[in-house]
Amino acid sequence: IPDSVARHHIHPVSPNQCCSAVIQHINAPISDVWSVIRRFDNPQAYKHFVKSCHVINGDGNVGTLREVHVISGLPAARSTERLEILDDEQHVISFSVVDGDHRLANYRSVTTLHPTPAGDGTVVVESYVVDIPPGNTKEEACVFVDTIVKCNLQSLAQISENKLR
Ligand code: A8S
Repeated sequence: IPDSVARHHIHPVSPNQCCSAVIQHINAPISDVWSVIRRFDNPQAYKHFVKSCHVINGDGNVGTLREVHVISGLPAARSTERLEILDDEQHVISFSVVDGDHRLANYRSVTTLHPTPAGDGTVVVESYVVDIPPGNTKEEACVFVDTIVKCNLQSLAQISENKLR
């Protein structure tokens, strides 16, 4: 694996945690994809499970806290999240979950963008670590989170590919 991927996607994982990654190819340049995902205050732009989001404090830089409300039908209503990395040069964004009424304790994800060899597309890599919720197996936890992340990245692809240039 390339250094740029290893650097951000190899995580320390405790025995009570699970870790996985989702990869999505997008037929749009990095700059278009980045302009969507770098907006920590606006996850609802591509995360369809998000009903609303407001910034509790911070200016969109590292340390900014947001409170996300998700649509009904999920096993949760809200999540408080902290921006951990925002690197406009390397195209890296990371957040951690610090509070909420959900079952994803100590969730942390890192998302990186990489140009395709031809240079006209983007490969998105999103990895995460999370505590395995009590009563669930590692596999169940990973399937649940993978499903959400896959939905988010497919939606990100659609929105980025439809941007007018
Ligand atoms: C993200 C990733 C995840 C979000 C999860 C995994 C969540 O927003 C949803 C359902 C839950 O049960 C947990 O990048 C939580 O947002 C959709 C509320 C945190």
